[in-house]
Amino acid sequence: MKNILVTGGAGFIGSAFVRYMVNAYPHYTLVTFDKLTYAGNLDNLLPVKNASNHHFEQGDIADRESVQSVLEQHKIDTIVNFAAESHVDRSILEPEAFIRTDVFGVYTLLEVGRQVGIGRFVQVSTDEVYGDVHEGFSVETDSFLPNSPYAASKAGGEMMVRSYHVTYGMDTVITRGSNTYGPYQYPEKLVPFFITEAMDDKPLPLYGDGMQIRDWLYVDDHARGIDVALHKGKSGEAYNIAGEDLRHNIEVAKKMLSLLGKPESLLKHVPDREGHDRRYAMNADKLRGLGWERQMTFEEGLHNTVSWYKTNDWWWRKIKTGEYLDYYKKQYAARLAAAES
Ligand code: NAD
Ligand code: TDX
Repeated sequence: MKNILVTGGAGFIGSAFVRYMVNAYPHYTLVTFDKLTYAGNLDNLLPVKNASNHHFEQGDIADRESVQSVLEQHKIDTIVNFAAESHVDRSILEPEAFIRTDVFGVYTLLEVGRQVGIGRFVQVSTDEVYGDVHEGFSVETDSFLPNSPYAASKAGGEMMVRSYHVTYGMDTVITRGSNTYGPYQYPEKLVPFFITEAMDDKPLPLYGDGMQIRDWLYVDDHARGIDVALHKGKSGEAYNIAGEDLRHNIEVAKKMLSLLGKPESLLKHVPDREGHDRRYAMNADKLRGLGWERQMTFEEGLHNTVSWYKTNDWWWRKIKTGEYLDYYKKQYAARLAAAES
């Protein structure tokens, strides 16, 4: 392993992985390959701007020619695929892009990778493939019951990866991460959305009763988990990366408000997300068996995250324009109006 292609490396978790790997493995070359959709942001890679072992190439994982060209030009031997449409609410409004990138894009990477003869292929997937877990903790052999178009598209991507391992003997590893939070997360997801809206004293739209449960994982713990799976994971296997710290949404929201010194009256219960999964929970024993441990507690991680958004409004204020405002209108205007009436 020498030349690693990080697809989707300008997004939230991909850029954390790149920032970590560039320093942890100075003898590797990291190439970020990213389409720069609304969620891709070169500011996320500013900390590695001067790193001699990192390069950036703009491109689409569903475009065969661009994928082939970047693999050949940089003599890539390993792919870590973060590239995806990643937001559940957007998949409910407009599912097509999810199928194109999260299924067809994964197929394209696998197929071109196979033809060029790359080594390991790591697919970054999600706990959402297991669906709504009413009780207990998902293990890697559990069946898939995805409920949103996003979750279904990620499950489809995983199925392609599995088939390339079984059929062509490709060296593949899958990781399934839980709800990730931390610096540089696009402010459409619960944590950065609520922090940045609350900073401006705007209403925080909590879906339904706010009693849904998520398992929270700090972004750097997620990035290290992918590193462990990349280096030590067994070919053909999948590994859960879980914070194993379950919280109700309403508790997370109230903690953020308290850290910001803002009143709970900003919280507004709005009509629920369609098909909303009530609970995610995974068991991380398998990855722990390879030496991974979560390092960040939720309290410490949330504190760091709130501080980061408070001191880095240069990063998110310019995002909250144009496309972001169009999406906000489609997603929240009617919900907030319903909450008021
Ligand atoms: P993100 O939306 O912040 O970033 C996605 C990145 O992929 C962006 O930089 C975007 O420009 C790029 N991209 C999108 N379509 C592309 C295409 N066709 N070709 C090339 N690049 C493309 O997402 P994230 O939160 O960083 O998630 C990264 C990965 O981790 C995703 O695969 C997601 O499914 C998975 N995941 C996310 C979480 C989470 O809580 N955020 C949890 C588990 C798994
Ligand atoms: O405005 C909101 N109000 C609200 O109540 C938003 C944006 C979210 N929520 C709720 C929905 C969820 O129960 O908060 C919870 C977390 O929502 P998201 O941040 O949208 O995450 P989720 O839907 O759980 O999916 C995330 O975790 C798994 C990521 O977005 C996925 O990429 C990942 O695969």
